[in-house]
Amino acid sequence: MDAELLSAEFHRRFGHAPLLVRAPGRINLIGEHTDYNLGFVLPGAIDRAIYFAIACNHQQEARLIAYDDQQDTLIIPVSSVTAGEKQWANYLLGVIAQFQQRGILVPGFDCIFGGDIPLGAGLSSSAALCCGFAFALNHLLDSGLDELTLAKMAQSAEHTYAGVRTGLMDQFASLFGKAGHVVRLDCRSLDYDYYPFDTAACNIVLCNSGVKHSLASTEYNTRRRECEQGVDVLKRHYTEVSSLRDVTLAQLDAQLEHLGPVIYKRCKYVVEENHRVEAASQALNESDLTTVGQLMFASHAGLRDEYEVSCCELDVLVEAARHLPGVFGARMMGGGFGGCTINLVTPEHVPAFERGMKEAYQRELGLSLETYHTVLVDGVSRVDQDLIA
Ligand code: GAF
Repeated sequence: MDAELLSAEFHRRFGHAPLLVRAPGRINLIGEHTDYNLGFVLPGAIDRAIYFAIACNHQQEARLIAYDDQQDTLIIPVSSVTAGEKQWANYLLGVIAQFQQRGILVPGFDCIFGGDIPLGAGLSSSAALCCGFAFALNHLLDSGLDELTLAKMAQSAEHTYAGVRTGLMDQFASLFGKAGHVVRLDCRSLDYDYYPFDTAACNIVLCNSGVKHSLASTEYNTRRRECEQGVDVLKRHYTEVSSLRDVTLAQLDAQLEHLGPVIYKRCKYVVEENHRVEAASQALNESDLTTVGQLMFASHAGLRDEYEVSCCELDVLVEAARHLPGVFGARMMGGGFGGCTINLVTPEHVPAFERGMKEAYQRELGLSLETYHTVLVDGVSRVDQDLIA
């Protein structure tokens, strides 16, 4: 599915040209579960995307069409947008509600969307869906909202209409991605810097565990709550603490008794992961991929043992990668409990790496493995009709 196909389908159904938008998924080099703790992340936008074809229809209804295998449609009056049973539509309805809450009148429109971000693979198809749609509506309605506002609106849509209290990393990566770069975002100040990452010199290979644990959203919200509980305890002892980003390991150790063992290890993981992002950013500046890779392995160990958001399949994939030649680093990526691992591999070793990983996954768990090469691209953009005509 790409913009050309969607444009043709839109023409066929509605007889005129749509506005076309591309919204990429994301990888995250390092910095997991740090965003909602107001720490640091290091994601990038990837060459897998959701495309939107959209135009006003001069009626009072929104016609939303998911142009995938199911070809599901929802027609709803724009004046009474409420979450319903179609999960995919709820993300879009959440975005419409965000525009309406800002007093922006949303007229009737037709929208077809589809793409090639594998669902449930931890590549943030949901953020791409919300960000791309918010960007498309912003252009269609000429609302003049900036990208950061769109990212926050997409995040709120996910909170209120999908019930997952995500941080801002995924939306930021989808909207602010830059070709050939990862972006280091300070999730408190929202300052950001780009770091060059040449995917021709070091390939990013994603290994899709194929696991989509239903635990993911409930456990995600639980982890977020556990971190908040930790901050509440620490605040009572250290006035300078307003998030885990302000906490030192010595302070954590001193409060172990008040925190209790579970909250302590959640907080310890977050404090250490923030340090790892800082160290990885510096290593990237020095083109030191060996250090970046070691930090990725350490990140995985923390996510597995302290934050407890990994699963057997992801652990098997990371261990298998560790023993293959040409691998700098590997770790689970995203919220956890399934999805993809991210692997940094020297280009000449990639074919053997993919073979080795597939064999190991089959041998250890009897499962088949999909792998994807990915490159870093620009964030959400319009697709020029002339370029595809
Ligand atoms: C998911 C969330 F959407 C992000 O905000 C982030 O917290 C991530 O999990 C974990 O780092 O992708």
